[in-house]
Amino acid sequence: MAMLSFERKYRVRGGTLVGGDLFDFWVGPFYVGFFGVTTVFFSFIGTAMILYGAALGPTWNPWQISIAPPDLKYGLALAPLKEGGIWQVVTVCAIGAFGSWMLREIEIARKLGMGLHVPFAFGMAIFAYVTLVVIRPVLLGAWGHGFPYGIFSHLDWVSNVGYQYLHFHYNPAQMLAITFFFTTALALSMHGGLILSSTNPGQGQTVKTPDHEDTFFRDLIGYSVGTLGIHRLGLLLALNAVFWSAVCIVISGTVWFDQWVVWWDWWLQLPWWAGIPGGVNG
Ligand code: UQ2
Repeated sequence: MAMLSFERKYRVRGGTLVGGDLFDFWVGPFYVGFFGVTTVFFSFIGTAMILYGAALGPTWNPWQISIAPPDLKYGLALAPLKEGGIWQVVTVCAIGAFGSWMLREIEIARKLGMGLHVPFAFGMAIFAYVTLVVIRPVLLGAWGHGFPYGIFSHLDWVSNVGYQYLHFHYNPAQMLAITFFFTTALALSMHGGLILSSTNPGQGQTVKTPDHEDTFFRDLIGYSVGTLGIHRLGLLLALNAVFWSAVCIVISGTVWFDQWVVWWDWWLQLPWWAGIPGGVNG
């Protein structure tokens, strides 16, 4: 269906979550909706607060601007604006904007009668962010455990928190997360390569079919996950990468307090080799 006739058929009212017909219209190519308005609202206030924080100094160097969370002494209270309050307002605005964006995705999917896979996946990313700046700080008892909003400063935060648990890569949930990130890249590179190799052949050559795609992998490894299956697999891998990232940080300092390498002592203490004279524990 050509774009224009498709839009005439599907650009109709309905599917909104709140407000009925209010804001149920388009501006140019963009659907507005109630949550489009709230997205713009939160983004504007949040960005303005970041600019205000940057204007307080000490730098306009984009790499070094940083909006820091409150000092730990403020616990879970509201801090004065210039002592972390800006960070708190920015955090509220960020969650408001991300949540609004997800709800707008849901409304658009509902209008089109589509599944909610995209907003669900975006929700997983929001969950990871909220884990860092709300769930873990609340569990640890201070907003000061959130990460600062700055390019270098958030990298320093990741590095410092990592070293607080010595070898963070021994964190089993981080191991899972990284493995899922890498496998996501493997799956997408195979999928992108396969699709381009079959549907974007050289000039004068014919476009190949899904049978070609299946047969390539059956010839290669005796198995094809299938044209629908590769997308299920891709979504599963990517969601797990984000999910285990959130888990690996939320358990650090809340259920595990020591260096992460010490977690693996359970392996050394398995009864069939623990206590062997001359062994690691013997
Ligand atoms: C496939 C298939 C696709 C694909 C890809 C495969 C026709 C167009 C990439 C191959 C993928 C397999 C065998 C799964 C690999 C498993 C992991 C965990 C990475 O078979 O069907 O559809 O794009």
